Amino acid sequence: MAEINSPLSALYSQLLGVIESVEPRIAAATRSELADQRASLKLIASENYASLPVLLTMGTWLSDKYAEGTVGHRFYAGCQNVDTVEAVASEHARELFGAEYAYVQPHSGIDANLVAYWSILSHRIESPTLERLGAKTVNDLSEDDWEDLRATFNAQRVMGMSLDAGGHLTHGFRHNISGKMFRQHSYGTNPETGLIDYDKLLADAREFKPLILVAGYSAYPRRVNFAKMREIADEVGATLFVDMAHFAGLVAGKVFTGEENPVGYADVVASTTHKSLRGPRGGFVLATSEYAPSVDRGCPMVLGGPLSHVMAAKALAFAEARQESFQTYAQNVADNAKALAEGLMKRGVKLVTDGTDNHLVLMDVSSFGLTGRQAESALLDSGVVTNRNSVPNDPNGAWYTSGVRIGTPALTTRGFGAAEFDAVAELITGVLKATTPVTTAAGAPGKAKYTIADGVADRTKAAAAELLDANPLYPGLEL
Ligand code: DSN
Repeated sequence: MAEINSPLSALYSQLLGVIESVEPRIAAATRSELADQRASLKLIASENYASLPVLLTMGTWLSDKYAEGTVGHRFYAGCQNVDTVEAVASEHARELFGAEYAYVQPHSGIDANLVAYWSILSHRIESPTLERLGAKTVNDLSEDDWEDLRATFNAQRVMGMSLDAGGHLTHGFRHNISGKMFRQHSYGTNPETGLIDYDKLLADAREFKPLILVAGYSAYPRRVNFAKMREIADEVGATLFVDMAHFAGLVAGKVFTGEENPVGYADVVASTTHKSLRGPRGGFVLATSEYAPSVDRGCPMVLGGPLSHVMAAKALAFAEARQESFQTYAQNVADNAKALAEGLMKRGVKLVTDGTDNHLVLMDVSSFGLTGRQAESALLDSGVVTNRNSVPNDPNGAWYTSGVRIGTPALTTRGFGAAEFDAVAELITGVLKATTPVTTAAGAPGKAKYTIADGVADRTKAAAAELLDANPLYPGLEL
């Protein structure tokens, strides 16, 4: 991380002083969050550290402007500056990913996916229906026509990766709107290898006939072949929608190229901006020209008014990701994940798919006699921040789980390389080996209870502090 100049330290101190004068608890929590992030090994695969220019861009009066609609077509007057912000962010996103169209308004990944789903429904179902009925807009439909249209929407099918195989809630899981608005079918992974079985996927798709085939993941430690996904979608007449929230940084940084780059294969691609892409919290959608008009209706169709200050920060993040140094960063993220995986495996930790070729590693901690929840808690006690995650066909379900997901984007931003990630693997393995599940009085495993051998948590924190001090977060920022 580049050293920041001291006037910025003074500025941040003043800003926190201003906040403190209104609500001291918020200033204290903000300071404390920096201290916590500096002092822990942040291995949550979906988190990162945005640059200070990106963070600063979010703290302005751009926040105060309403701007529902799209560039040049707003429902409020006086949006000329927001138009500039949105157009610049969109231009950078298009150039960065080589996309035909970029929509930068979504507030989060779930919002971006909702825009994608709605735009596909609109393009594939609503527009042809209006044409068939000779109506220009949905406002021209009779009540009976409306009923038919609603029934047709609800009869549509989506097919995405199951949650325990590494898919996301928004890919058709029953506790998300995607599992309610569509009939859904999940695809898993090969039970032997843990990898996507494209032949089985094609056979399932032929039978299920989805309108939308979803590719992408939150906890699958491997790359996806989007050319094969395209072939499958074409074979069954589905729209290919890719959720690249986790690996957008690896696409932007040209680690995933050719058949591993979804842009050019998918009709619609949605993403977040804050994971491997290292921007502000938010989402965006890329689309072919064919789908662009329906994506453009995201607000007010399914989104509230755009957050102009966040769109401004997205513009900066996209611009940063267009610099050559971001490609080095992205390659380091992938190389470091391999070093972490190898470091864990050589110390006896079982990994789903026996390795990784993206930015994340999924440990199966059941061989230590632990649930994912126990392992996550023991690691947190030792200054290692991870999150528990299901493994394929997880016997412990989605709450306790048998897995822990770890990723390299954040610590790579701090400057960690292969040697540091090998040291991290040593620390993680040490904690897992030193953690014992506690059984209840009745003899049943106490799923949330565990003990760590004396001194291990403190020794791990001290060793982590050495690694962290050598790779400071926001170096030069003194508050
Ligand atoms: N929360 C993100 C993750 O951790 O993967 C996905 O929504």
